[in-house]
Amino acid sequence: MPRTACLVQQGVWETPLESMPLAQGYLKAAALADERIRAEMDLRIHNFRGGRRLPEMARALFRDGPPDVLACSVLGWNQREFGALAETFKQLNPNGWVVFGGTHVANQGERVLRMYPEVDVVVDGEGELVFADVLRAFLDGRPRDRLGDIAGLTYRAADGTVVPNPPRARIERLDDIPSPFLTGAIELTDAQGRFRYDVALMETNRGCPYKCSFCYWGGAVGQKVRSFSRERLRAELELFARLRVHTIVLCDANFGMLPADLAFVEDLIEVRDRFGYPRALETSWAKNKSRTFHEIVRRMRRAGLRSSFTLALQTLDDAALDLMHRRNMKVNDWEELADRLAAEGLECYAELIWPAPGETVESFMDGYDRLSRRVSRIACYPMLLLPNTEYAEKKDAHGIVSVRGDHDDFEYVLADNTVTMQENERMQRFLYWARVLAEMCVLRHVWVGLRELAGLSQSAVLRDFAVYVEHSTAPAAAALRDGMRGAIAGDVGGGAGRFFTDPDTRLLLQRWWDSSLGPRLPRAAAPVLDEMFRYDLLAHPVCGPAAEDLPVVPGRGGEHFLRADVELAYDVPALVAALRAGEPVSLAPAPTTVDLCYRVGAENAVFSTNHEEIVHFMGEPVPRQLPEARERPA
Ligand code: B12
Ligand code: SF4
Repeated sequence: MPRTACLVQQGVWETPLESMPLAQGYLKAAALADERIRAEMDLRIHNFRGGRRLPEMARALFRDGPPDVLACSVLGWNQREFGALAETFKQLNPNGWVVFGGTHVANQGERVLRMYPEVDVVVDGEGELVFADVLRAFLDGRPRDRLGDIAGLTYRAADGTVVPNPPRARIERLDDIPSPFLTGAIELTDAQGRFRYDVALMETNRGCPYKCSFCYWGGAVGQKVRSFSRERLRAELELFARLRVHTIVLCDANFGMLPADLAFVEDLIEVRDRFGYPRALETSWAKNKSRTFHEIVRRMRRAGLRSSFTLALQTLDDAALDLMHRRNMKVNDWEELADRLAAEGLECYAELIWPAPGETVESFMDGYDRLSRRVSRIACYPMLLLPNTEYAEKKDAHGIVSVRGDHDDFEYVLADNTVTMQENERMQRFLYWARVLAEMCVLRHVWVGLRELAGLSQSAVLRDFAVYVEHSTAPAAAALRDGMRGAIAGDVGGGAGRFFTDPDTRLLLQRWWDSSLGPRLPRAAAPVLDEMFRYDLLAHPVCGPAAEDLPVVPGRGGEHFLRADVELAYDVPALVAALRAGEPVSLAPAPTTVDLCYRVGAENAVFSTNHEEIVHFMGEPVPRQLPEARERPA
């Protein structure tokens, strides 16, 4: 009988499609490269969606008998679940081994082994080589308290003391790790032969040369970047193309920094041209935008390859930037970059973190409105103290008071030297609406109109909505308030999903517009702004009953619903473009007809908290003469 190991991963959100178990795929592929492990062990990946309940996971893992090794890929959002599963596992198999790894537990062996007596080993960095060593030790019949010779892990000795072994050097040649896709270590298709994940996760390299105070990206910040070979990446891309994968998401820290990144994009475009897929590339773009970055952007635009370009600013305040060690990053010259991307016709979004040490309410709001003059989609992430980061290590110096999440092991910042708890509490309400309405694109085009034609800043509009919902007696408002309550950042995905799918919540939005914001609009501009607002609602992703009325047509990026012959009293797309470019506009009626296309499959995305995903499903105008589409309804 082969010995068994369950390799467990759990995604963040309860989404219709699973998220890819990439880390476990690497571990499995690397372990199976060892002849002995391959011959003597059965390694199975168990991949759970976020929101899966513990009894359900316990049954799935242990129903047919417990494995010999339980190996969990731990992130802040699943540590508690895995701690509980380890407890169940040891009831069934007291001699089994529990191995934890992943960025949330790396170098945290002391705390993790104290919190979870059932955990035997915590792996500290890249797991491929260490995990194979652990499995070999297990097969050798070694006691689990005698692992002192395996670099890169922390274990519990026979007397219960926690022993951290020396760190293991990072893997020099990444190609030495077998590809989890090409070797079949990760199951890629479902029972119907379709690609089974929301997106394909890939790494082209590992490591980040910077060391921002809040980040532990890939466990390799302040480190040399090591790359996978172009040949291997190309073979992986071709495999995904054959499986008709729409979106590739790269785990890279600074994509666009290396010449190899341009080669990757060239290969991606070539593969797309040959197979029709993939259609979009999402990544964390290089903070310092080099010529390579701009060349990549140009190529992608010409090829019609979609991406969300990020202004990963985190804060616009100099004091906060200093404390983050990001003051000298070129990303801070973001205005020029935003203009360049706009000139290329590419949408970009910005990221802020609240509250960063050094930031105040005033500096944050000022930064938010400055940013919103160039980009309306501003992602506002809560400041989390992640293990192994400078902020976590210097918590006291920054006066940080934090609270652990209700359902996760992240530390959420409640106050610090520059923000009181009361101020933070008030800000949470603003942030919730900023995230739901602007980040998740419930409103998208009207922001520029409100600012330029009505003199209303994005933050002022958001505050107006917050007050309206707070006082509304409508059941839809009560449901929204419920979603916002308590948790920092609230249920952003749930909130946005309501606007996209629930008629009563959409009606509430319309009523707010008519009764609360309407009276604040200048008379001359009000009709134009009304039409921009209507256009934003029309552009919401299509799913549910609305989908039944619309023809499905082929289009860029896969199948689309076509909403043809939409009559507008003004040429909203042209007005928005002119306003964004700072050009004068006429407020005279200009009846226009547009066709809007929406990517099919939005039901997988409308409740997601990921704005990069939702934006692919928003309605976009298509050239009216073209659509071969229009002649070919399904
Ligand atoms: C893709 C991704 C996401 C995706 C999906 C993740 C998923 N699978 O569900 C999405 C977009 C949903 C996401 C969301 C978030 N993410 Co994220 N994300 C990533 C990203 C870019 C890639 C993850 C990945 O697959 N990496 C590749 C694998 C191979 O690397 P790895 O996981 O580190 O695994 C290696 C080792 O750690 C080790 N290892 C891992 N598991 C195991 C298990 C065993 C047994 C062993 C031996 C070894 C081992 O071996 C592996 C191979 O060498 C990482 C950054 C990064 N590059 O890692 C951030 C990262 C995981 N995200 C992070 C964060 C903070 C978030 C958010 C909280 C952001 C936010 N503020 O909203 C949200 C989650 C929201 C929530 N409510 O909790 C942090 C996690 C920190 C932590 N301590 O948990 C990371 C590390 C980035 C960072 N800033 O440092 N994320
Ligand atoms: S925030 Fe980006 S640049 Fe800074 S350390 Fe993390 S990955 Fe590197």
